Amino acid sequence: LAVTTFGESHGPAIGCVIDGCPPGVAIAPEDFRADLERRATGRSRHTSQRREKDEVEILSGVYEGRTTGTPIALLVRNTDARSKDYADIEDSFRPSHADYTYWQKYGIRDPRGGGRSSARETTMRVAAGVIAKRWLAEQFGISVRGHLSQLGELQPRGFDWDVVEDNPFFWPDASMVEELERYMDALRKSGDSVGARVTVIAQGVPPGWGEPVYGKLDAEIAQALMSINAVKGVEVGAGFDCVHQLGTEHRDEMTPDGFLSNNAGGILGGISSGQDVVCSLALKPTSSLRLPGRSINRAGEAVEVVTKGRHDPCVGIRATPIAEAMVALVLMDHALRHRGQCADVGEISPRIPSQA
Ligand code: EPS
Repeated sequence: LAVTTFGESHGPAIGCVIDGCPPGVAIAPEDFRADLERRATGRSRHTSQRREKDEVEILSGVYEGRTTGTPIALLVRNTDARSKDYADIEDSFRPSHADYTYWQKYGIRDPRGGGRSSARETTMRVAAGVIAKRWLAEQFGISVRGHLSQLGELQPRGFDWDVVEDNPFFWPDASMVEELERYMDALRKSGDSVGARVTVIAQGVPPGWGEPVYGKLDAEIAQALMSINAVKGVEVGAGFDCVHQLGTEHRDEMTPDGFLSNNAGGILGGISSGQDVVCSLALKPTSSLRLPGRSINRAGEAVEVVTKGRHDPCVGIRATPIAEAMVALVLMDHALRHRGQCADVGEISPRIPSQA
């Protein structure tokens, strides 16, 4: 499965091409609405107030409501870009942004908003992920669900999957939503930003997906998550907690009734074990700040940068659907590769339940 996105946040449109999706998957423009809304800006006071329609046009690869097996092209036109906000930063590089590295690499960059590096690009990852989630659910009964697992220093005190969609943060603890709202209101007033942690859990992944060395499932999930804007860290299972764990704490013991823990995050040796695939990602505090920052301009002179425009005090609070999409796309890719790798010997015994 190959997915390419194109477009910049202040260009006429953004889009993606999905190549390798099997035929027969029912898909229509309105099927993208729910997940794009979950990712969208301007739906709560806690995010950038850019308000895009995010209407998906299906340009190819679907006939009479079903995928044909040929490349699927999706397009979303930009309807609310305010390019004038960025006229004064054309000549300088915003600290912690992609401005400097794009310039060093290409010697030219679209300074309007985030350009190609804008979080706007993730709209099309979410759209592609809608098809992957649907195919995984239909073919394997797999669910891919994420939640915000840390906001700055704040961590959930309780956990209830059912409340994740009831608040603008994808937070799994209803008792803390007002506290998060107060925190975000104060943060927004301060002009600063904060990082976050998102956790994604894929349930129902059969054992055997992934390859031993050059196609490890965890390595490819990590690459997919790291490729999301603002991501600076990815963990699978216990992740960096395994640094202080003892072997007797970390190992996931097995019984005929199932695994007794899941520190491996559902992947061993690069190959799925049949347990939940659990991964999490660290998103850096948003770099576009109206608080002055020291930087340089294209002449190499010291300048003070103030970023105007509409920005997120925390991009992490809208990242859950993006992370879900990336995990779903990698799982779909491995499912398709796995079909071609194995003699069709059906279920191999012993096969224990994913957890006791
Ligand atoms: C965003 C699009 C962006 C910002 C925001 C989120 O538009 P532009 O490229 O014009 O800045 O509104 O990007 C940020 C994360 C930010 O804080 O600047 C989007 O579609 O997610």
